[in-house]
Amino acid sequence: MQIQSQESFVESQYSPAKIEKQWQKTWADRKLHETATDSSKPKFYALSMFPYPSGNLHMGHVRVYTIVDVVARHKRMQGYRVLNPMGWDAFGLPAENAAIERGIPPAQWTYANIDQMREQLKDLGISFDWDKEVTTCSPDYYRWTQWLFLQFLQMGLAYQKEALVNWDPIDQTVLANEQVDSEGKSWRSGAKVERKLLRQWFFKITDYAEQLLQDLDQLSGWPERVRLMQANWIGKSTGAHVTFATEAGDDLTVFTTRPDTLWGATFMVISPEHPLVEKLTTPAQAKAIKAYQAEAAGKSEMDRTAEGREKTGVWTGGYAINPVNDAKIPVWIADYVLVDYGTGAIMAVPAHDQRDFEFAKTFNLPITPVVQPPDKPLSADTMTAAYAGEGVMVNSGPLDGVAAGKGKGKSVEAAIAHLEANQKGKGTANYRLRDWLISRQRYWGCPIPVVHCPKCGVVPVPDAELPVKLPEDVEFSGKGSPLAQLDAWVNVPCPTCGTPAKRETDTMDTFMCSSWYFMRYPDAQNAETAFDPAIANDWMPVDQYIGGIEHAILHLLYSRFFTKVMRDRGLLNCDEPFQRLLTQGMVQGKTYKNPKTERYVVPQDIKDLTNPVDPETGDALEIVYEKMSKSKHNGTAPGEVIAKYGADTARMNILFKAPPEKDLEWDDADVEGQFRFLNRVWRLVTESPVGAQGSVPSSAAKPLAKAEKDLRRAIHTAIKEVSEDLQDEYQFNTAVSELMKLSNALNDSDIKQSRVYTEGIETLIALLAPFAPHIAEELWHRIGHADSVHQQPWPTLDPEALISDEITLVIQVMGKTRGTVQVPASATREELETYARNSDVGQRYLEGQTVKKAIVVPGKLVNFVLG
Ligand code: ANZ
Ligand code: ZN
Repeated sequence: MQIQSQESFVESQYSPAKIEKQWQKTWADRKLHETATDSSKPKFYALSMFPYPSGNLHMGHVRVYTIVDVVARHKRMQGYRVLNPMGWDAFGLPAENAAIERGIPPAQWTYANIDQMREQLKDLGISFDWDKEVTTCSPDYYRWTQWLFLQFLQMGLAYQKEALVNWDPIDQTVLANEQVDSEGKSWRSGAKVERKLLRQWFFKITDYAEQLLQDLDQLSGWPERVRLMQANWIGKSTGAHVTFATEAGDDLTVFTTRPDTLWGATFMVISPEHPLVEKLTTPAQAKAIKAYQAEAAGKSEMDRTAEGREKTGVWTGGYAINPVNDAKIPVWIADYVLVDYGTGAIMAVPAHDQRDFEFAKTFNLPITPVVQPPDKPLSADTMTAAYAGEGVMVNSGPLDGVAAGKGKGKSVEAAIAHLEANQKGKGTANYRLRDWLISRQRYWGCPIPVVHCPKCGVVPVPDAELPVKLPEDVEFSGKGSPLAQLDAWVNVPCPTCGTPAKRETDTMDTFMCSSWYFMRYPDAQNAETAFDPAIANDWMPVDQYIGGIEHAILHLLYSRFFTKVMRDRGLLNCDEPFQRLLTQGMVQGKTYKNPKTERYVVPQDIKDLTNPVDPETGDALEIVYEKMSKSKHNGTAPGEVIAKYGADTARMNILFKAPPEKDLEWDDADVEGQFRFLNRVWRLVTESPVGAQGSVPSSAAKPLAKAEKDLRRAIHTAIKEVSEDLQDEYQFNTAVSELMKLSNALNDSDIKQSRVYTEGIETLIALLAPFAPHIAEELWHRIGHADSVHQQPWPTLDPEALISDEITLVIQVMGKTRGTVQVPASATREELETYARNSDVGQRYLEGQTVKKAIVVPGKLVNFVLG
């Protein structure tokens, strides 16, 4: 595609404000970033995590979208057809809060923010294909989120149940476990989370726990740390289910990772919510049990399981029978046993489990060691902690003498064999992963497309009636969901039998919307279906995903789950959605902090920023980099940097300052440095005599002179290094250094009339193109090209150009290095010695000395031994 050079650009100064806007417009007009459909080219799906449309781009956004842009532009030049889409994760609470606080309807607020952020992204020159834009709050998108929900429902993967849920009393909504932090507080409102019993919608992600774990092995292109976080979240434990019998003859099954310690079980503990509590409780214990249950109900899971917390509990008055030795042991309730992990019941082995040990000590329950350590026998009376180490089984009937532990031939395996042979239990795996609670009692989310009919129960809204649209004229009181209060919307006839029925008023967790957006992008405008499987399969999996580490667990896990379900539904044929993952580091801003008062001082209030002093207290201030935030006065607005230096400089600084996965310390002084570099490139190109004469073929007809060979080596070294840096590890910072080196070599060159110099200038511009796309495009046109630099093939390396006919010879005298000299690579031993002697270094150090002998190491050094 031809792009005409634009007259108005002829200007001698580098002026980003002039060129950037015009090129952005030209690229858009010429649809330069449209996703190519030419299926003869290999595909490359570059994906960056889509943002929540808060209204303003921050430096973190600039970083992730600059990174994806470099990758996408580079891949296009390499000849791939690239999909580089963008969209908006647009449902969620902030829009509702804005509505409550400022009276703006959530939709209006959201779309205005989107328009603003889209412009900001365009200002950065990111090469997104805007035809693929998706907006999760738009009916043409959420229609398909609803349709997907119904697919899950049909597959038996969506269900409702009464559940003890995390209730956020400020936001008046249910939270997923994942949205409660380690202190039991809401991730959003910070409120102390309460427990409430409510009917909720769940997705059966637990059906896929094993696959989600196993398939992590396929993800060699992911950071090890993220794979580990996923594995830990899934939390597989292997062990056994063992069935005890209560006195009333009920089965009381426990999950244990140590079935081999069954003979050491001295009591049982069931969770206060366990269904057998009532039946087990004797009249004498009833009051105490009730009181304890009420107390436990108010506690969060974090509270209940915190390590080292004092153990509490109440005896039910009932007993159960140990299936391996018929011992009658008491059954207690205690809050450290969780209702929804394993079976909600445990056999307590205080000798070998620390929590059980603490419990036994608190309530004076017996302790029976069944693992004997190699050194010193255990005694219940003297133990101060549970013993979880190695040893030999004792007091354990058929297991006596077996080596304790997991693995072939060891006690756990033997115990499972014994249990299975006697039909008392079964080997099993248990997962920490719970089903995904997807319903929210909020307005600004995707409505769950079902109707509750008094006759038919849960009835899916027929496909033809999708989407179930969110009503627009709603009142926000800030309490609960306004949907539930809209009678006209809620009351509908049942789609099946016509009986007056009620719409579901819960909306979906926004993680639902983001679990499939990458399947929608390739076919974003499809009005007939969520995505055409043929098109999705053409592009999936994503080749490179880029986003924040904060999504290492949930978003990635849910997306992986969706992908597997779509595969099982026959809509997609990949197991995993994201082949490679890059988690970019944070952008930190410079703060001036008073170490005594811990106060962050506003930079404008500081007289001398090199020796900063607190204007109020006179204390010396510390300079530290921390996450950008208003309260720390250390934010830099991307718009300001762009206005002052241009998008290319902002991008270069982001790329140069740190490797992408590391945190980045943003300092305005560095920005100046990058701006100066681009100015140097500008002068270098605009002041050079280069016109488009075509590049030099690798084997140029005319032999090259030495200076030309040297320059060509510098050019091809840059091609090699930058290509390698962009290949796998994305070392953008060192790539930029290489560009600087090449620019210097060209600057220092005195063969500017040579064709090699032209090759150098063209190569520099092409290599710069993914990083600083506007200046590269402008300079490309200025040297006489009519087409876009972004449509040039990526420069190819000529390995021959790298071969040097010179080497650097080290000169030593008596083993001490004195200097070096450049010599022909072909020099013989004798010649090397002569070069060394006659060099400046040689003459200086050997003058007036007698050389006894010269030791020559070809290709490396000459060492003169003096007499
Ligand atoms: C007896 C035993 C003996 C246990 C021993 C451990 C060591 P992970 O590895 O986390 O899966 N457990 C089972 N269900 C529980 C629940 N709902 N709430 C709290 N604890 C529960 O831990 C599994 C172990 O945690 C199980 O193995 C059980 O204690 C306990 F020397 O059974 B064990
Ligand atoms: Zn009905």
